[in-house]
Amino acid sequence: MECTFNLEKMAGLLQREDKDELLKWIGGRRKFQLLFKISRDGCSNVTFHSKCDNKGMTVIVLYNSSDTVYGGFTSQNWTSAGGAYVPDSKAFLFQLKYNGKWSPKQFLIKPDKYTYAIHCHSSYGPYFGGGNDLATFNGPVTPSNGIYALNGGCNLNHTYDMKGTDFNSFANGNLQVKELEVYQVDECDLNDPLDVPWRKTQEWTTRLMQELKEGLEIYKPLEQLKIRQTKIMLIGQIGAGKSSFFNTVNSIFRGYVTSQACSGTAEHSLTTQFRAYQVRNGPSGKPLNFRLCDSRGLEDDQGIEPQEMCYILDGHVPEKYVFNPSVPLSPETIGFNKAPKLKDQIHCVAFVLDASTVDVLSEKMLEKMRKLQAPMNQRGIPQVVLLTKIDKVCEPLQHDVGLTYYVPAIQEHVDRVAAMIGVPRSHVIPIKNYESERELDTNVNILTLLAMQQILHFADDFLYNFLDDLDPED
Ligand SMILES: Nc1nc2c(ncn2[C@@H]2O[C@H](COP(=O)(O)OP(=O)(O)O)[C@@H](O)[C@H]2O)c(=O)[nH]1
Ligand SMILES: [Mg+2]
Repeated sequence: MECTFNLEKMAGLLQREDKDELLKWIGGRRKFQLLFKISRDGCSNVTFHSKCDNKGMTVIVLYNSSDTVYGGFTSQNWTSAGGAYVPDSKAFLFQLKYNGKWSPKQFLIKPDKYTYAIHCHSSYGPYFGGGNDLATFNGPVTPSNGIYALNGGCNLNHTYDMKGTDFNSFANGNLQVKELEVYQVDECDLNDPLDVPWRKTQEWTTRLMQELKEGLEIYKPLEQLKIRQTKIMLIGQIGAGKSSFFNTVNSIFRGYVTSQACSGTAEHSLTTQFRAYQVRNGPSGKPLNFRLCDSRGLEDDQGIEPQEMCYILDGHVPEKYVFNPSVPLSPETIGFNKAPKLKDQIHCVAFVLDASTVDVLSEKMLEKMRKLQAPMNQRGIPQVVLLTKIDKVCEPLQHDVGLTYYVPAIQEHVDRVAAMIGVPRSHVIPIKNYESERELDTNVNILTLLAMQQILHFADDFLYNFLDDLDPED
């Protein structure tokens, strides 16, 4: 499935960076909806009021033929009153572009003039300020050669503080515009996709997926270190989705949904095997140059002790070792690697956390995580959090994972987890694993591949430090 985040709502001329800038000024979590557009709807007071009255917050944007973009914002309703000023201390005028150049400026309402914020009149289009600071049009205006010579006026600096910007530097000294748009600025539901993603990525296409996949296929840890595979440790509670994450990565390279690592099986046993899974590249069957190590470690009462964690991180723990809480791992354990090399060590740790349990994570669990983080921090091992099951906390993601970076609900979870665990927000990566699907999905693949790309970058950063050890002394 291609990314279905459609551009329909973006039919207006406002660009993503324009919206970003406006949102910085307006504040809050909001989206823009185009209500009125003179080139589409005609430039008339009647249409303006029929489309824009009583819609709450709106932003009015004018585009002139010199490619200057400017306008006004009000948090109050437009109405068809018979000529009434509406107070609004949040209203402002703004400029986004001047003569085609990005030049964002906000002009706040003067505190003693806020009662003149906007002027609502059934015969008028949008009017701002008692000056009239920015009055667009009165009655209908017909275009000539695509230009609307608006019949309002611009008597700046009466109600809005222009900080020295005059009519010339605001709007090229005229009200001849190619376009005027009115956007409703809606409060977002947490599950409502935003217009602007909260984390930026390239556009999600099959091509991006292919590129990311190829990136992993040719990935190699730093050549000079002579390590064949980067080792990534997955650590998390039973049921967090560790096995499923491996299976998801594996499925992408197999070309179909597989479940090599047992997932979803109730692991009643208190013991868990230490596995360092290979991902094989479908057709050739060649292993990729990273391994995902799966083990338990975050149970409230059971799980890995900090000392055992040190052994794992340093590469002492043999493959398929079975952790047994009653017999802790020690140098006497059969298979204990007494002289591990860099290739045996863990190069990046991914805490795997079920997003739907974030609310109920116990303080005890967090304490446990912090204890395990200590040896990682001592060694400078990078840490990420894979926040799984995002489809369970946000309904729209069940249908389209392509919305992940657009839904505020996920951003909220990411922020919360980052604060709880003490990692930068960018280190918390939302994940949707394959669980009941039968078919691969482009967007699930992209989300997973982006995560792997980031993890391997971090692992490389870590490995880079060891280059110094190799450099001959001068
Ligand atoms: N809805 C949903 N279920 C998931 C996801 N990841 C894992 N699961 C399910 O969660 C359960 C536990 O997953 P598993 O990978 O075995 O967790 P592990 O104990 O950490 O290895 C299984 O039933 C999975 O199908 C996900 O992203 N979304
Ligand atoms: Mg498992």
